[in-house]
Amino acid sequence: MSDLVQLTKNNGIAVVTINNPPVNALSPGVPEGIAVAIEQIDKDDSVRAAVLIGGGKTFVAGADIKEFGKLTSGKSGGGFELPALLLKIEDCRKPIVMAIHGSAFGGGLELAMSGHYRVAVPAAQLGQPEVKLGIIPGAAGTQRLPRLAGVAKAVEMCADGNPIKAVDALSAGIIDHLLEGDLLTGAVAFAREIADKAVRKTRDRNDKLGSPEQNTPIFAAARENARKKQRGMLAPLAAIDAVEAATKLPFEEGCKLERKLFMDCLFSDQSKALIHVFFGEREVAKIPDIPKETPLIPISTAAVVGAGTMGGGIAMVLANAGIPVLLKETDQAALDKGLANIQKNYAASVKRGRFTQAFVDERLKLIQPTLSYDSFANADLVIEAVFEGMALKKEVFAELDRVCKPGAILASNTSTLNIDEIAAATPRPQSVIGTHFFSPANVMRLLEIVRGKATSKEVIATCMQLSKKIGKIGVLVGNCRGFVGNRMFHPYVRESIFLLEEGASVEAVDSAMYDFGMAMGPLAVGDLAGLDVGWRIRKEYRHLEKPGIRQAFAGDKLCEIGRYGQKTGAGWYKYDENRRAIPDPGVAQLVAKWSAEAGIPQREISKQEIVDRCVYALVNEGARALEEGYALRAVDIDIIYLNGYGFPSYRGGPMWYADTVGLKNVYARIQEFHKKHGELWEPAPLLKRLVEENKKFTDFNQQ
Ligand code: 3H9
Repeated sequence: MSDLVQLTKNNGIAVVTINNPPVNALSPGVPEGIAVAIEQIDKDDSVRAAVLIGGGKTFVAGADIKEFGKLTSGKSGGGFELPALLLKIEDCRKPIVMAIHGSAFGGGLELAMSGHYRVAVPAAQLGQPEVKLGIIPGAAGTQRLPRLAGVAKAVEMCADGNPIKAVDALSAGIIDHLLEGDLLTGAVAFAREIADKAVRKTRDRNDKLGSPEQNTPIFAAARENARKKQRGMLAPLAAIDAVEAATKLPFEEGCKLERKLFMDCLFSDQSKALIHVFFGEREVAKIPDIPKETPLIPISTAAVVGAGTMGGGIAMVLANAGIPVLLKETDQAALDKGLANIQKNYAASVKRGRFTQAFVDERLKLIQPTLSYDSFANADLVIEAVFEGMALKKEVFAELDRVCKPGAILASNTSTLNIDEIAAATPRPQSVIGTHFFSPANVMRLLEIVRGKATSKEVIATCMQLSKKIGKIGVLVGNCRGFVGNRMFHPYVRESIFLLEEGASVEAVDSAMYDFGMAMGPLAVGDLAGLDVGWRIRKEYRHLEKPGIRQAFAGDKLCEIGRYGQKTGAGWYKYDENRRAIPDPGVAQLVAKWSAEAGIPQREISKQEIVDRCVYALVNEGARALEEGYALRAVDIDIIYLNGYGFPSYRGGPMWYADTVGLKNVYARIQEFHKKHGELWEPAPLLKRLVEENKKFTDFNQQ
C-alpha cells in the first residue's frame, strides 16, 4: 500500500484513510492505494465492514486537476482508472461506509457514491463542480447521482456545479446519516450497525430514475437554464446529456457515453481555459517578493470616507465580513442618501434570497454613519471613496494622516489617479495603498490592489488577505495610469468607438462582443457606467495625449449633447423607465454626420473585425502592462478581466485567449491594424519578442 492510503483494523471494522494533503485529491497513487486496501478488506475474513475517510480537513476534493493538463498535453499517458476502482468498491462483499467531512467534490463524490453507505458531518459539502472546469463528471457521477438523488437534483448538481450542504444531501438521499461529533468514531459505530447487512450497490438502484414523462420537462428546463446562465459553455449541456443517458441506458452503456463526453470536454479549449482560471485564481495570491510569513496588520475596525455608490458598497462589503465600519460624509443629506442606498441594496438581497433579514439587521448595526473624523483614531483600515479628483484626494489623505493612528492602512479607491501622488500628501507613504473596487462593490468579485513605490509589504500582505476575507479576489498591480484593468479597457473602448466612426452600428459592435462571450458589449457598459466619467477623465488628461494621434470623438460628442448613458435616459442607446436599452437610429445618424465632418470613410465591418479590434486592443495593452511590470504575470491580467470586466471565463482571459489563438496570428493581425490605423496599433515589444522566441504569454513571468 502507498503512503497516500493507510489501512488499519479496529475490532472487525477496517479503516481506509487517504492522506494526500492539502485536499486529498485523487493523484496518482491514491486510487491504486485504495484498490489494494479494498482487495485486502474483501479477502480478510476478520473484517465485517469498512470505513473510508479522508485524513486532515477534508474527504476528497476530486481528481487531481494538475493531471488533466499533463494528459491533454501528452505529458502523461492517462491512468484515470477511477471508474474501474469504483466498480471494485461497489462489488466488495463487505459494506463500505464513506465518512465525509470538508468536501466531497467531483471524483470525491463519485468515490463516495460507490460506497454502500455515506455518513457526513453537518459542515460537509458535496458537489459535482466539474463543469466549472469545463468538463463533466468522468467516473460515473452522472450515472450514480440520479440513482441516489433523483434526476432533477442530479441534473442541477452536474449542470450548475454548485455544492450542496450535508443536510440537503441527506434529504436528497445522497447520504444516509448525519453525524455530530467525531466523524471517525461515529462512522465506525455506524459501520458496526450495518456490518452484517447485505451490500447495496448504487448502480443497481434504479427506482429514482423516473419515467420519460417525468424527465422530459426536467431536461428541457435544465438545457434552457444552462443556455441562459452558462451562455457559451459546452460542459453544462454535455453534463445534462450524460444524466439523461442514465435514464435511458443501462448503467454500463450510460458510463460509456459519459466517458466519451468527458473526454470531448477535457480536450476542449474551454476546459483548458477554465483549468487555467482555477489555478490562476490561486496563483494571483502569491506575490514573489512577499513571503507567506509576512506579518499581517490585524483589521478589527474600518472606516470609509464617502457614502456615494462606491463608498456605500465598500462599507457593505466590510460589514458583510463582520468588520465594524464608520461611514463618513460631509453633510447629512449625502449621508442619508448613502444609507438609504445601502438599505435598498440589502433589501434587494433579502428579496433575492441571498441574505436573511436577520443577517442584514446585524450587518446594518456594523455600519456607523458619521459626519466627522472623530472616531477614525480607532480604525485599522480607512478606505477613501470620494469624488475622483487629485486635489480632493490629497486633502482627505492629509486629514487622515492627522486623525489616524500610526500603522493604520490608508487606502484609496481611486480607479485612475496616481497612488504615489496621493501618498505624498502624508508623511507615511508606506501605509498608503490603492484598493480599487469595481462597481457595484458589493457584487463584483475583483479587487485591484495598487502598490505604491513606498507601500510596505505588511500593508500589501494584509490587503491581499483582506480581499479573501471579504469574498473578493485580490490582484496586485503596479501604479500606472488606469492601473492594469482600466489601462487596458481604454484602448478596448477606443476601438469600439473607432469602429462606429468607421461605419459599424452600436448594435453590431455590442452584439459581436456579446456573442464572443462578454457579459455586455463595450458601448452598453459605457452607458451603464456613465459616458461622462470617461469624458471627464479624458479632459483631465488631454494635455498628455500625443498630438496628431487619432482620438475617438463620438462618445465625447454624445456627452456634449447631454447623453451620459442610462442615468440621463440616453447614451449609445435610449432607455425606458426600467432602464431597458432601446436601439436609437438617431445615434447612427449623428455618428455618420460627425464622421463625415472628420472625413472618415464609411465601410462594411465584419463581426470578426469587431472582435479582433476590441480583443487585440486589450491584448496589446496587456502585453505592455506585463512587460513594464505593472502586472506580475499574464494570468493576473486574465483574472482581472474575468472578475472585473465580464470577459468569458471559458476563454481564460485575454492573454490566455491570445495564447490559444496563437501569438503569431495575433501579432500578424495587430501588424495589419498598425498598417491600416496607425501608431495606436504599434505592436507591444513583448508580443513581438515572444513571437520571435516562439513562446506564449504564459511562458513570461515578471520577476
Ligand atoms: C474531477 O474530480 C473529475 C472527476 O469526475 C474524475 C474524472 C475521472 N486537484 O482552493 P484552495 C489545490 S475534477 C489538484 O486554496 P480551500 C489548490 O490548487 C475535480 N489540486 O483551498 C491549492 O494549491 P496551492 C473536481 C487541487 O481550502 C490547494 O489545493 N473538484 C485540487 O480554499 C488548496 O486549495 C474540484 O473542482 C484538485 N482537485 O478550498 C474541486 N483542489 O496551495 C476543486 C485544490 O498550491 N477544489 N487543489 O495554491 C476546490 O474547490 C477547493 O480547493 C476546495 C478547498 C473547496 C476543495
